[in-house]
Amino acid sequence: MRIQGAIRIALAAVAGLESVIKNSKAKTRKEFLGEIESAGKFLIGTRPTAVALPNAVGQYLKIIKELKGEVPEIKKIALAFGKIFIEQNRNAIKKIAENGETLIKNNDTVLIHCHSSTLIEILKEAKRRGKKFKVICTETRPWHQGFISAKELSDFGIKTELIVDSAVMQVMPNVDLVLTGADAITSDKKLINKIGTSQIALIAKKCKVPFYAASQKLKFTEKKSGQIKLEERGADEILEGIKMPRVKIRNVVFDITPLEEISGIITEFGIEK
Ligand code: RUB
Repeated sequence: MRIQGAIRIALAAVAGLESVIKNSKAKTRKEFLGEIESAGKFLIGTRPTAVALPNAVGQYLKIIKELKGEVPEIKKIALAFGKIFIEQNRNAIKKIAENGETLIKNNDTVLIHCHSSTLIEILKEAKRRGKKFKVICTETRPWHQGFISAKELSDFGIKTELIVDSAVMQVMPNVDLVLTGADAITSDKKLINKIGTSQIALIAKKCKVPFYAASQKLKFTEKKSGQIKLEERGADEILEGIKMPRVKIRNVVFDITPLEEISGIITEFGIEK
């Protein structure tokens, strides 16, 4: 949790691979590829839900494995590819910000959930373009990523409010747009994102408020939602020091929302249904 949000996790994994490449003392191509592969496997194992992580590591490993030549040349080209990957990612987020900000109108109230670096860029872009709007952040129990969002947005000069997660139904009638990030978009047309997303989607639908998730194509997967492990974290995040030895604490941190329940997905290529 020192690195939070799907894209930051994926970029950190690429940086991790770059560091393994730089520091490798391998003499042969085989030895080098073995090192990179086991580092990739380790990195993928660190977080089970966000598919940008295995997708980014998989794409990087594929490129490295196809490189011909001796270790020093492979290292040089592999590191250059790492830079290209990071640059492509930056461009994709910029495009998503441009596509997503078109959904925000002057005087809108936008409700967001959790902390998504992609989503923050959409809101900042709307602000840069002179739009006046208010953002309501859910606190996002148990880890309170909503605090991070609220701080970043208010520091940027965006009017920001913070509510507890259970206040969503109460405020929704006065909301114009709901935006969230995404940890995965699966082939059976499901959005996987921070726990609470599916409840918010249902409330938004009931109140006829449009709901969009922002997701780079890197988060799309051929896997079905049932094939993705939903991360469960430690009980202490919920209990915060209180002892309840006879209670089983379930800290499920992601949930699944069918795409038919939401209005669309904002990608770098446009807004998709
Ligand atoms: C963060 C979360 C975010 C997505 C998208 O969960 O669910 O909505 O990861 O973020 P956690 P981004 O804090 O548990 O990692 O747009 O930055 O990829």
